[in-house]
Amino acid sequence: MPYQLPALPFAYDALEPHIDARTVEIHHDKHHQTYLNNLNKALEGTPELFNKAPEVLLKDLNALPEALRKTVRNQGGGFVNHNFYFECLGPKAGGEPTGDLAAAIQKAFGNFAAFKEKLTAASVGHFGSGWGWLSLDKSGQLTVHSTANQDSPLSEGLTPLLTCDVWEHAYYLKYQNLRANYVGAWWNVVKWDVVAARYAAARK
Ligand code: MN3
Repeated sequence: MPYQLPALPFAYDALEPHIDARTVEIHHDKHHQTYLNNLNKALEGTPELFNKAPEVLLKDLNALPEALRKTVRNQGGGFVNHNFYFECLGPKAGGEPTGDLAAAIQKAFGNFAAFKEKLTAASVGHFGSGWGWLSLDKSGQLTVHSTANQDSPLSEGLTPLLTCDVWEHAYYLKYQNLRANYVGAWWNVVKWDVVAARYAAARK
């Protein structure tokens, strides 16, 4: 069975006014769908790969037939990154995390404001298309970083917890060239309960 597009976990207009409905609709139904279609098409000749989660393929690109590596990196990365992005956003969100994740952020970055500043800088300052991330590194420490194009932290041995899509298609209709305004608004739709659950799962 080819991979399937998960339904958007909220209405197109649920992130208004921070992220507009038209952007969400095109982002999910066109861009995200296209990464999935391209990935499914690329794997048509090796259907046994569909038995593995796409995240598993990204974790070990070198295990794939050489002819598939670039496509899985780009299209599979696009599919997995967008699933991850939409899952951690929602209405009535934003604010700050609580519990273990809050304590870990405080320990790693000093306080939430310093963390927010760091992830904002990584996202706004990323040159070209890509993603800003909060991830766990191989030693289990929180780290803020960015990836280019559709590269996944999974391919670098990191465990992603939260991401901000900084491709222009994520913000151009509402914010035009003002990526910093989009990233500033994006914080208002982060679902910290989802991020905290990912953090807890990664530490088991
Ligand atoms: Mn995108």
